Amino acid sequence: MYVIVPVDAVCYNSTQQCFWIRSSGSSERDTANTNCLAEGGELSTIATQDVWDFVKNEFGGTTGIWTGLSYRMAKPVFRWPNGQPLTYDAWNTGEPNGITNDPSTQQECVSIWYTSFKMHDAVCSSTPPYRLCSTPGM
Ligand SMILES: [Ca+2]
Repeated sequence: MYVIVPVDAVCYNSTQQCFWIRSSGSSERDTANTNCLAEGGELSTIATQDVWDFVKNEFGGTTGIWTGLSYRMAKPVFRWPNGQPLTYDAWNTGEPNGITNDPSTQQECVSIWYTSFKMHDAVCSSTPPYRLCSTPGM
């Protein structure tokens, strides 16, 4: 299967996934995902430690990045858009801290922050400056 991706996408061979980063345009999670879909991907799946290390190597230094990780699909279990569970720990200290059934405070979506490239759960209507898109991979 061939997938058309942006020319600046970087691809990780072992999962056959390609990644690209864009300004989010101050968009919330669903808009960021819609914009990734329009470019041939979706908000990123970074499902294993190897892929995480690859992505950190490529995009580390950028801070405030939407990923596709969320617990919307299988509350309260975080899953990547391609359905894979979270199998490693890249959470910042004290995170995740927004797993709740209260719609006004639940942090169902996940962004990456700081030079340490760590995950934070966040309300899906928050607007980090970047979005990381990927193909689903295998
Ligand atoms: Ca949080």
